Amino acid sequence: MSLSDAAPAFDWDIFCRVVDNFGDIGVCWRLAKALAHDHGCAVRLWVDDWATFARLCPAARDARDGLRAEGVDVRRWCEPFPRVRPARAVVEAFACEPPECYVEAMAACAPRPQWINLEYLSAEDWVEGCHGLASPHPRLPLAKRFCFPGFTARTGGLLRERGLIAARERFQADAAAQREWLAGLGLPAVPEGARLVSLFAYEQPGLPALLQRWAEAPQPTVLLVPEGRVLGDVLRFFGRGDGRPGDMLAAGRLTTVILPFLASADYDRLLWACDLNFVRGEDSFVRAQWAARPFVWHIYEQDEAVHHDKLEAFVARFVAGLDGEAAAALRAFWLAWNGAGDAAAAWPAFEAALARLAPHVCRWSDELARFQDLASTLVQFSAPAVK
Ligand code: TRH
Repeated sequence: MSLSDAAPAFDWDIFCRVVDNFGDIGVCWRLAKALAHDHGCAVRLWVDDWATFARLCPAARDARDGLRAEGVDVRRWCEPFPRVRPARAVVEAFACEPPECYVEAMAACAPRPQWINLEYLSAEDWVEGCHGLASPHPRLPLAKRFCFPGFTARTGGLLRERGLIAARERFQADAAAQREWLAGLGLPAVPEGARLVSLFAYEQPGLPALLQRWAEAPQPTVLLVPEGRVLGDVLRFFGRGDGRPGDMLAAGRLTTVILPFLASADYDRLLWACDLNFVRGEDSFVRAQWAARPFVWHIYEQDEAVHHDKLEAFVARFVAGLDGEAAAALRAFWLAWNGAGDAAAAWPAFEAALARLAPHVCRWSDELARFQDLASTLVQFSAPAVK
């Protein structure tokens, strides 16, 4: 009996190539867990960069080529690729192209697996027209369908695991739980009336000028910075050459605490606990929306500045229903944060709009939560092959 005749052991194979940073595997790992937990599927995740995966899944640090974690079989994607029976449905994340021998094996299966290319998130209008389209393989009897995550009912939706919104609401309604959790991070008591801010961003040359404003402001700011690329700009403001998790740096009314890179569940709690979150890329950007707190997006830079269109498309959708003044302040600050302006100069108007932004983000999050989530869309795409 050949491998292609055997019954598939897995409902899903997910292929992930880490281009850089954490977003590619962040999305794939979250999707794999959602398919396993929320849909009862047997999921195998192939990732080519084990070290990056291990930052998100610390249990992987001690495993070499594979492990079972949180209900998912995770395998190192290496070459030559092993001869395996393809799953009933296959997700190729961000056009990463599964190994040739695996694709050949897919074509030899009966029935053939559903093959889905999961695309990057964008709020642009064209996404609705491309979501769900199929493209035939040039040589083999296979077709690949495109799934676009998005912010409307005519896209694939966003990753939102079952119980997420309820867990966030419980945490945000429980001041004692938040205090206890923050204390567990090694944080001193947050001063009365302080604004709690989380910062996850790419390099930000304009950051020191913004931190200067916060240091001089009447309202205290507590800034929580998980280790990462923006840390150098934070340290520059404090005149420090290096910094490590646990360090606390103070200037005027600004207190900054350097955090370790947090486990996923803790990063969510950080977003839920803060009054304002600076996020980046794709996955943290989505998590900030589920946190339902005002946020600022540092978009991932792309060739030919195509990210500018993506940024404007999201802003246009997001500010709908917000008053004109707050919408303009948000847009100006977000553009400045993304290199088109002076963030420190744009801050006062944005700060003045925060009180109106807070209920707006809650409504936005509630509206998004009414759409089908991305894992459920994929399960639908894979029917009838997968439960
Ligand atoms: O890391 P990112 O910048 O990732 C990407 C990649 O660069 C990718 O190639 C690009 O295409 C994409 O952005 C748009 O940002 P992102 O997507 O927010 O991923 C970060 C992940 O790290 C996310 O899953 C949240 C997680 N995280 C933690 O788990 N703990 C932490 O402490 C922090 C700060 C983040």
